[in-house]
Amino acid sequence: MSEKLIEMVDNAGVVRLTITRPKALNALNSAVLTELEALLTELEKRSDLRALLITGAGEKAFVAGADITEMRTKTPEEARAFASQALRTIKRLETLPVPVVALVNGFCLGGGCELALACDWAVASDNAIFGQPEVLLGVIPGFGGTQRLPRRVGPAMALDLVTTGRKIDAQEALRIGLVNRVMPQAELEAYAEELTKQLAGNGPLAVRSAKQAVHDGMDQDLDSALALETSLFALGFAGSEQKEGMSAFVEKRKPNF
Ligand code: DAK
Repeated sequence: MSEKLIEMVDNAGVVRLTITRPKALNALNSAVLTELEALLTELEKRSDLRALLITGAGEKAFVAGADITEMRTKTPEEARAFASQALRTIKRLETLPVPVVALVNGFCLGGGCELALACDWAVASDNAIFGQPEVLLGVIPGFGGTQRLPRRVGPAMALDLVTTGRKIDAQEALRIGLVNRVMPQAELEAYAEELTKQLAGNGPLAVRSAKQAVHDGMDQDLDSALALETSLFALGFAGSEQKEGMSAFVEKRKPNF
């Protein structure tokens, strides 16, 4: 049996996925993408899922990009199939109904940056390096970078990054809104675990609805998006979660979701 490339740890619905190809700086090849898609397909069916954290093994890289060695000899048809597989997988991550946190511990380049862009949260070590260096290899981002990056950081900065291929440090990534937090590398792990736990401890239906409202609303005109928010807000009053949350406030205790 071939060795697993993604390690999964499941702690009562708080799931951690670690891409484990540290010798290749966790570069995304077809085998990693196939495994990741299979795991996400299973996870998206789980009603007990509360939060997902995704990271790369080792202290040097989150993911240093798509696997250049594997891509080098691809024909245009094979390149299209590879990009489709990656786009499908990354979309699954983006649309997972629970918050997804990228723990970025080092290089986050090309396909790695595109993977992080599909996450709801990105927390980075202070030595993390970001970039879309594809033009330096004679290609353009193929895993959604030309589309998700401008939506995250605006078209001017996205054009800067995808046309120069320049790398930016964690502080610049924070300043342009590519990541949510930057931490000293020694503190990153504990911070990300705590954040994920905190997200998992909030009202699960409310968290899922909040994510859905933001994601789905972004693709709609404002009035339609506000109507979506109203529907999801009202839906929150249908179950026990809202009653527990508000009763706990009134009774001055912690809610038990
Ligand atoms: N792919 C494969 N192997 C990689 C890799 C990658 N992206 N990045 C690093 N490695 C491997 C190195 O080859 C090396 O392997 P060995 O030589 O030890 O066997 C090992 O990881 C350690 O890397 P280095 O020795 O280079 O380590 P350094 O500290 O010196 O440098 C670095 C770290 C991250 C600056 C450097 O490794 C680097 O520049 N890596 C490449 C980063 C990059 O260019 N990433 C973007 C990849 S392209 C598509 C269109 C485009 C794309 C995909 C599809 N379609 C339309 C289908 C492109 C997507 C990309 O992501």
